[in-house]
Amino acid sequence: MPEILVLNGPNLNLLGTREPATYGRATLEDVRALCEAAGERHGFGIDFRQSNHEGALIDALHEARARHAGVVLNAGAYTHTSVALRDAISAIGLPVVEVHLTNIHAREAFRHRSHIAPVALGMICGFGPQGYALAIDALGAHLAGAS
Ligand code: CA2
Repeated sequence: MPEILVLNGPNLNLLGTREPATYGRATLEDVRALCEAAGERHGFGIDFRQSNHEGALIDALHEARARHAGVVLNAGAYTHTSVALRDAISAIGLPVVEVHLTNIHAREAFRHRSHIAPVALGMICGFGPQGYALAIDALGAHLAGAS
């Protein structure tokens, strides 16, 4: 079964435990369950991961090149800072859908710029955990069209 890597960046392990007004009450395990259900609908296995470390996220993207059909990426705050993550996405040549729980364009100005967006297939933001399922739907449609 083809697999999708769902990769989560810094602080997303805290989901559901802090700042519920901004990030809601769902935990990262809840998000994993949504992704697995969406993956099942499209016939994809889900490899769901989180790291607080930029290098570990880059390593996971490099590994994905050989193992995964596509990537759903919430790079957290590295979205706004990391040229290295952007370069890794360009290098692996896999379709990557960028996801954010919040509408980054409705928040502070420093969150408006994404280094990921120009090299992503597309971006979904502002729909909370459901955005991950939408991203898997989008990857499913893209990969079905590509084969
Ligand atoms: O909206 C998103 O998904 C973000 O990627 C979340 C990042 C933020 O830096 C981006 O600008 C937008 C922050 C993730 C931190 O998650 C927390 C969850 C609960 C409590 C504290 C932080």
